[in-house]
Amino acid sequence: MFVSRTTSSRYRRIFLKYFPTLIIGILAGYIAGTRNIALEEIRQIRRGMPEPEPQVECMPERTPYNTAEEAEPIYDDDTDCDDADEDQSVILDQYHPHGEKPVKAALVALVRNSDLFGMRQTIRQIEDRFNSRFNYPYIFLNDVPFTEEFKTGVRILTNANVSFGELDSESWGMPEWIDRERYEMVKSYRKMCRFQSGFMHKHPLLAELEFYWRIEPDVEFFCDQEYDPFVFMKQNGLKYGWVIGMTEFMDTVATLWNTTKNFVGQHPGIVHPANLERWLLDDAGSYNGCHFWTNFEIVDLSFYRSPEYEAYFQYLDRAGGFFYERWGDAPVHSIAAALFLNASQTHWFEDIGYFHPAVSKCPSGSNTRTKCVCDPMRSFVENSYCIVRYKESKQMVLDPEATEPVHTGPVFMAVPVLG
Ligand SMILES: Nc1nc2c(ncn2[C@@H]2O[C@H](COP(=O)(O)OP(=O)(O)O)[C@@H](O)[C@H]2O)c(=O)[nH]1
Ligand SMILES: *[C@@H]1O[C@H](CO)[C@@H](O)[C@H](O)[C@H]1NC(C)=O
Ligand SMILES: *[C@@H]1O[C@H](CO)[C@@H](O)[C@H](O)[C@H]1NC(C)=O
Ligand SMILES: *[C@@H]1O[C@H](CO)[C@@H](O)[C@H](O)[C@H]1NC(C)=O
Ligand SMILES: [Mg+2]
Repeated sequence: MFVSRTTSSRYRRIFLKYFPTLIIGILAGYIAGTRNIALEEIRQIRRGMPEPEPQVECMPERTPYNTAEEAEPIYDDDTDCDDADEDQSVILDQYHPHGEKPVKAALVALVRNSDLFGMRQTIRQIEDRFNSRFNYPYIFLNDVPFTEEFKTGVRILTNANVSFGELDSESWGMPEWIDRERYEMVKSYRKMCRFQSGFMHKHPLLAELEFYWRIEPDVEFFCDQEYDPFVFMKQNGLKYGWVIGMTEFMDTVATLWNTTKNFVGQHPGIVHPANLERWLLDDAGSYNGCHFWTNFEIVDLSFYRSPEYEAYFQYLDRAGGFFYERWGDAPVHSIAAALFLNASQTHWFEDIGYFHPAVSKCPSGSNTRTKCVCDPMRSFVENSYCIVRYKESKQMVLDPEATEPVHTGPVFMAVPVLG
């Protein structure tokens, strides 16, 4: 009993001493074994596998070109491509990073160096959802020179051509007729609004463009963009495309409508017979603040280059409201589109899922029917006042017989910007 107890405790001691080593040894051996088996399996599979085929044989190599000089060699007429299906190669041609696009168009942003990370978010998303397949060029504009960090930081995200431009003092400044007493402080936000209203489309880098798609930092795109919106707009004669509409913070546009009415009074015939004025007015006939949110807009630039638009901008600029009140480029673009275009030339891109702080638009049914990653139940807009009034007004102008009053939802206000 005594002996056996000592013996058993000795065995226990030995057992406890070596048990962990034993277990670790067994485990290590097992892992090493399975790992070797797995590696060997992979080797065997690899040995028996043919070399991966290139997906599209005549697809040109996609090299990110960083400067216009480097970008010079458009891909060569490789003989591999000779047998390729005509149509296929035409499509590849057009949407190749440096191919000639079916529409002369670009993604354009006025942006600050400090917006690099927000801009990278935007580009990442627009590339993933759309542009990695279409390769429309980007144009970035700034009132100060872009830093090398900014240039590299955005170029690395795309194969498309990227250009950087600076603004001249006329387009980024305060004209001499602005009363310095009334407007002491130079607020860059107001210069920004004036620039986007009257000068963006005149920048030399945009001279060749038929269309632009305006982008901003910190936005999101929720859905795969399956078609080319520029081609869609051009083929349908559309001039102004938008996603989010809402009412403006009225203090910022106190005299904008009155000024617009005075302008229109001085230019008989400038308002289009099939205009959307009704969309801009409440039932008492005052400006209701409705506007398209211009942080997203796809525009046929012939609209901004038209004599009507230019005359309107010049008139507004002289009135000084960009500085005295903070007229936004959104209400300015929107009022012009509503008054000077045929209502049929404005288009609500209902199918584009989009977010700009703090409002999102998620296409209805997107959770089941389309390639979107947003919750349609949490979408702003669908039955909001400005959207419903837009749809109603457009219908009344273009198809007066079919008009049925539509339920109007809550009025959404723009987020006040203390610019
Ligand atoms: N270069 C430059 N870009 C600006 C300036 N102020 C605003 N922006 C750009 O103009 C766009 C609109 O400005 P943002 O701050 O987003 O205005 P919000 O969308 O109305 O809140 C963004 O792309 C900004 O990067 C500025 O002083 N200089
Ligand atoms: C890239 O864009 C710049 C500026 O718009 C233009 O001059 C240049 O020709 C473009 N390069 C290519 C290869 O498209
Ligand atoms: C609107 O403009 C007219 C003509 O310039 C002016 O007489 C009137 O006082 C203005 N009304 C408001 C509310 O600013
Ligand atoms: C407006 O556009 C519609 C659709 O293209 C067209 O049928 C109509 O004639 C146009 N209206 C005017 C006044 O030009
Ligand atoms: Mg913004």
